[in-house]
Amino acid sequence: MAFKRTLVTSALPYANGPVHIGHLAGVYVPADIYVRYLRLKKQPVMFIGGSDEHGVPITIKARKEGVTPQDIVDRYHTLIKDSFREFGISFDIYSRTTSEQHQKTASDFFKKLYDKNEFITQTSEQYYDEEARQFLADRYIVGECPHCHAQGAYGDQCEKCGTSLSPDELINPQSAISGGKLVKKETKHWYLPLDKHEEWLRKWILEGHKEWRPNVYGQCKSWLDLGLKPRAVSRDLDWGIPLPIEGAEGKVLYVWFDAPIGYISNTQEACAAQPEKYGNWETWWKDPETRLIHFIGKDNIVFHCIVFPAMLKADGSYILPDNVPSNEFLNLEGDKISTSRNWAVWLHEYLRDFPGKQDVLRYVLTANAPETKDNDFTWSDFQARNNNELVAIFGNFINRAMVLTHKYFDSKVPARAALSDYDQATIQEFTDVKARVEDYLNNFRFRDAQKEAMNLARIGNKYLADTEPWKLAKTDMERVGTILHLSMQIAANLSIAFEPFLPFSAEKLRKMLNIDKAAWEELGSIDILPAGHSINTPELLFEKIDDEAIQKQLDRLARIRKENEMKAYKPAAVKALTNIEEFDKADIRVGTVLECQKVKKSDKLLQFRIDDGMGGRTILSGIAQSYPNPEELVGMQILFIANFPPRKMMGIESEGMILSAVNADGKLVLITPSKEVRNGVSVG
Ligand code: B3M
Ligand code: ZN
Repeated sequence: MAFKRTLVTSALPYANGPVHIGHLAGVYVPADIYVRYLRLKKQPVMFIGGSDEHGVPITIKARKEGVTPQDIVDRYHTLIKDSFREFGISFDIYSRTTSEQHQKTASDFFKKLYDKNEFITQTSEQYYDEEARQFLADRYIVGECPHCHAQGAYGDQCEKCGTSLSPDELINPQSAISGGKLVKKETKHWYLPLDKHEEWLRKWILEGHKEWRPNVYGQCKSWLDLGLKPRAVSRDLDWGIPLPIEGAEGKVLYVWFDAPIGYISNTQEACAAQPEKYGNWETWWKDPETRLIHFIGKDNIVFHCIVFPAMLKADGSYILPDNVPSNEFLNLEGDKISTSRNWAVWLHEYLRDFPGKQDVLRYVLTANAPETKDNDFTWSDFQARNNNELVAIFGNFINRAMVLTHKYFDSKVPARAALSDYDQATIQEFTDVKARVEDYLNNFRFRDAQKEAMNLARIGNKYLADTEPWKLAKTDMERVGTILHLSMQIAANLSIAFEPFLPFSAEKLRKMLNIDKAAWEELGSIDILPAGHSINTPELLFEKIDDEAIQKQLDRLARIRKENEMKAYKPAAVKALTNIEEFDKADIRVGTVLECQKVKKSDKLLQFRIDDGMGGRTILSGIAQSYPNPEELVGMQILFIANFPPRKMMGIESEGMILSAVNADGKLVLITPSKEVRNGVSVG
């Protein structure tokens, strides 16, 4: 079907923390590339963003800080909005789900479905905190993990061992709010009966949208194959949008019910603010000639491909998404990005450390986008892509072309004479780039599209290197003019090709070339800059990033890794002693290492000869992995248990046991007295 306009939405980030590179790479940069491309093609498009300001985590954070949920979302909404603006994410609107418009739209949406009998109700037993007088969401319930027996496991997950839990599985569940005991109490909720929608969803997705990305299609298929169940759309909570019906006091819309409606309310808000620009909101949401595209991360797939479409269908007047390009996750230096562990590159911190380098991050995140699988962001790759690609290829070409034009033609685009075969071949090459970039962009393949755009700069570099105009300057200025004329056209082409990907650099380049934003259709043309057109003085488009700046980032991450290890360590339960004699039974003494070597044919054992003050003894200890150079231990004082019965290992008799402790990196560390002690002295 031919579409008249495209409505692009990007997931609404929770306003309970700043945004990081994972958000940018997964959702916002690809969405922004796409809408910039459509705008360049002069296609009607609207780009919707906003903050998701409801949900339990926001209330938990507020409680922890002793402020209101509204304070939390006000703080982060502003921070997030600023970060996006600074990275050039070109939303037509960035609003929020605490807006009046949204409260009304979400409330009305629920009411219409309610009136149409699209919900069912179910009563179930849930945990209730009698002290705080409220039902508790799973996250509010803590107790002992039934698997690893860690204390403080949550009702939905144990963070120690990572197992998903339900509150019923916790041993000794307690309220995280009041610390008090919990009772089970009946509560009634409204459910969207997804089972009733299963049939059309199967047809619509599994037969009608085989072109969706394999990760998206695959996830939908496995959900559908498992069979859909009714999903609660209400919660017992005092933060959210109240259910607009009788008999539902103290209940609010589940955050995943109201959040996607935020796309609709934000569209309404934009249309109301600028009706001449955007027209009627219903055209964007209800006209079958509108194409709806949701950009999201992979943990949001089920909500955008199954739940929200079911809501829209239940209403009956809306269009459904045409595609849901979802990315996998971006890791950071090999580990999963985590807000709670501060394992992230925060956008506002990046801007502080690399001011003006928004495009470098955009470039690297797209070059490495987790489009088909999880990918890793590393600072060394960041540096390499900046120095070897942006600086050495793109920046270098622009600089050479401009400096030569400046030098030989007084900053005016020279005229072109007859074209050589080689010129023609080069032109053909860069005209082909256009078709390829388009094809990739139309199919949401942003990494490949950007690679193609970069090829244009490669073509330019090769053209200059092969034709060597600086050598011809003495003999054939007409030919030099032709070469630089074409080079400047390539430069102008680059300003178009990179506009979706690197908007700041494209703008800088346009300023240097002294041109306005050109339409996408001009890409591939060799007539963008007329002969005689004045260009401005060249500046560097990109600059090298040195090792020191990268090391600073690596040091920061190393510091955070260490802090996290310290925080994550929970000492084992203390074993009870009933009397002092029990302790006295272990005869711990001080000794000095006289000799130490690896035991042959064993990769674990070290053989110690110890001065024990009693004539010396041999002890074997399984710490070879932790001390690769055992000879370094000679002369060190250690603690050992002196009264173990001797036992033979690998044919050697060991008389005792040397004391050690496990370090954060899993290595064993020998215990040594803080001052010298006579050998053979008992510890107690
Ligand atoms: N806030 C979840 C997330 O940020 C959620 C997305 C809502 S999109 C309607 O991952
Ligand atoms: Zn556990």
